[in-house]
Amino acid sequence: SLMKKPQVVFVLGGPGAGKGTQCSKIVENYCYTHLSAGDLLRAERAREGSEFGQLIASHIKEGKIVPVEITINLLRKAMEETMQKDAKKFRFLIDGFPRNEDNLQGWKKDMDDKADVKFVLFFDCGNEVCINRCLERGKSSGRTDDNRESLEKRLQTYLQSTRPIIELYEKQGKVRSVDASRSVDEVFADVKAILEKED
Ligand code: UP5
Ligand code: MG
Repeated sequence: SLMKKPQVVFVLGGPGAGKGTQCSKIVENYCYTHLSAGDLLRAERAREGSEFGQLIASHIKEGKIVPVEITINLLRKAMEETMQKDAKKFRFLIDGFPRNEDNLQGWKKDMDDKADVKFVLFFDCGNEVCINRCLERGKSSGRTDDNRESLEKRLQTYLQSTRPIIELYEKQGKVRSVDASRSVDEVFADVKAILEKED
């Protein structure tokens, strides 16, 4: 086929670690398309006629991870649409996925032969910093999960389910870590160095 195989960077880190913020900066400076799994799920939740709206809403509020079939369909569709519009856009930042074993298995089953995972960009940030950033954002974000109760659950899910996935990639030598507790610009300086080394 004339289509290039999508090249994927998984972007992981705790709630509020700065995944979305840094992905926006990457897109401004490099040829990547940003796909946030959380944003795609929130859009699906809001879509008129979605059969998954209720399920997604309750999972997000409870900090639980949505069944992978739903998430992977949204990600695959977004990747296909991007590449159909512009074949040069074959580099993707997949933000907030894979978050657990179910996500990882779903990716392997559906996407392993369709896309190359180059590496995992890991925003390493202490729990307190993460929670405080989300609480601060919660004053204006309107996100149903930016409150103390949901945040406790998001953090638990992150520590129990997502950290082991990061460790798995770490063992494969695929993790590029950044200390994400610093300022946006300091973090981005490290991100740039990583991207330029990989390219
Ligand atoms: N901020 C950012 N960087 C800063 C810095 N260096 N210094 C100071 N402040 C900084 O940033 C968060 C806030 O901090 C912002 O106000 C920002 O200005 C500030 P952001 O860039 O938004 O951080 P991010 O890591 O993207 O935080 P987010 O809340 O999006 O992370 P989550 O991983 O919790 O949320 P996500 O949207 O990925 O997922 C939400 C839910 O969706 C999950 O809990 C789950 O229920 C569901 N989900 C799935 O089920 N499956 C998936 O695959 C994905 C999501
Ligand atoms: Mg985000």
